[in-house]
Amino acid sequence: MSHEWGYGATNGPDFWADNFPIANGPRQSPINIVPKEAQYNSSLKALKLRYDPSNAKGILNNGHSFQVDFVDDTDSSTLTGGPISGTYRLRQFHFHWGGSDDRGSEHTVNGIKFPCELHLVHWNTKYPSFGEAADKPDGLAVVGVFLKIGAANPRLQKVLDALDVIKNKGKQTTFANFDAKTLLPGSLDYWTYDGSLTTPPLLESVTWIVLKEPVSVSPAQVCNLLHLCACFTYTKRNC
Ligand code: 1SD
Ligand code: ZN
Repeated sequence: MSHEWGYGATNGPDFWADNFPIANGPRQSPINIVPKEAQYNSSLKALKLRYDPSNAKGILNNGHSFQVDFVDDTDSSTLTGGPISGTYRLRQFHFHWGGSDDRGSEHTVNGIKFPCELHLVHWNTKYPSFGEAADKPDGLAVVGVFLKIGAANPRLQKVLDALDVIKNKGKQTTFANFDAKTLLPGSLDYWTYDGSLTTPPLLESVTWIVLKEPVSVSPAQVCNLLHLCACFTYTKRNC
């Protein structure tokens, strides 16, 4: 890979191993989830998400997606329970999406892709910072939520409305007072496995918690995402 990683024909996932050999590692994400093959584990607990809306800080276009960042210097927005031990703090959330309704999600279920996938990224407070946690086997826990085409999702609209001012890579603006819990579905039933970041540096540090129930997004809202930035290398979709 002679240039920066992306999703194009010459710098997409097939080329990431050139610069990030861990791409061929044993716990790489995303995966295809086959519900019939998933094992029920009675020792897994219910997920507990306790988010403080006042921790929302800003929204940034990172050139591959956009992310909403949270203040994470105290235990005021946390993930506990589920498959993890201890307390993980919410750091940011971001989305992955594609060029048409039949692709965009990173995880798949029975080989089926959803048009978008939300990732809420948390880090283990047994480490001093996100940066120190990010390469540890139990450093991060990411909650994944599938978005399926359906009714407009009013809880997403504040995020989508903010995209107008961060159209280009590196742009950011304040994004205050937002309860990330409102983006989650009614049921917090989940699949879990030990995996990795889905983008370079592909660190094998993520406990994945993928929610079974999707939330809805309208076709017009998916188009809002695509209008974000002409420099994203995702295939364009007809909006
Ligand atoms: O793709 C994101 C990446 O943008 C960054 O947020 C990273 C955490 O530092 O996480 C990956 S992902 O594995 O959550 N998709
Ligand atoms: Zn992600």
